[in-house]
Amino acid sequence: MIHPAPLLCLGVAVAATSFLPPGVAPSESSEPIAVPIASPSEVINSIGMKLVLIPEGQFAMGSPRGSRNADLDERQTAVTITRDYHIGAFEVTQSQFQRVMGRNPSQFQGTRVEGGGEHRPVEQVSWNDAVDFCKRLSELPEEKGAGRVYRLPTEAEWEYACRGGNAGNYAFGDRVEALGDYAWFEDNSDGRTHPVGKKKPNAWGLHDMHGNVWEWCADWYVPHAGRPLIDPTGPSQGTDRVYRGGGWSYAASYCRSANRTATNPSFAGFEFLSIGFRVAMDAPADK
Ligand SMILES: [Ca+2]
Ligand SMILES: [Ca+2]
Repeated sequence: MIHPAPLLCLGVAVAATSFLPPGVAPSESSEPIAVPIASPSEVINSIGMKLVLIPEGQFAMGSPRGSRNADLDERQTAVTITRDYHIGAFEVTQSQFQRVMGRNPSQFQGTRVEGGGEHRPVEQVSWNDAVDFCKRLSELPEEKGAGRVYRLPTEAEWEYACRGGNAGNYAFGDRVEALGDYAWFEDNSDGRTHPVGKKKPNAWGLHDMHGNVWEWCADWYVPHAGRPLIDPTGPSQGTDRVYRGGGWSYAASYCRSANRTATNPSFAGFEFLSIGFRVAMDAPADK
């Protein structure tokens, strides 16, 4: 018997005929039969975004004392994340932003880039724009019906997801020579963003956490305190919001897992600073 329950949270169904064993004729019935097509840890939402379930756990946020290239605000902090959460496997694309917001502020769009900007990450978005996108996406009838609530990842959730269990400078370790396999950055970007997901993912299946566009996080910025934290959400007020991961115009050290940057939440970047984002999501099935 096919149990339909896991499919409900996937939001996607396919005709069952493609799963029939050899020699079995497809049913004449046009009624679709629910067949799980993805691991339950993945969700494809109603606008085609793929979200990956990140398991609760502990990690060392920041950089060990004396690390090369580390900034003073990266003081290493033990962080416990007590709840599973979903995060976008990709940066939010221009077509997804257009669909939800009815506009596309990106610099690298249309005829300005070869092949158009549709699958490139949205950029020239402020923190306020990114939060507005999450709110509107959550209000789409299909998303609301599925109980999926979108938000920006906290800074700790972002770094935990970026590392994918790796304590090194990058999600793949310390060998900076390998960065070009995982990221669009100063050395290989040719002066522009690139369609999402063209580089290797990290161990948890997330693409472009390093490079392409910088990514907004939910938190106000403050230097790491160095004391252990549980589900940190940052200070309750501030002047600058955090953004992470480096971008196409930046050198390798800016793309490190622990590197931190922050700016005014109404700032939307400029010609050589592309800030975009990826969403986090709490689903009813999450712990
Ligand atoms: Ca990125
Ligand atoms: Ca920094």
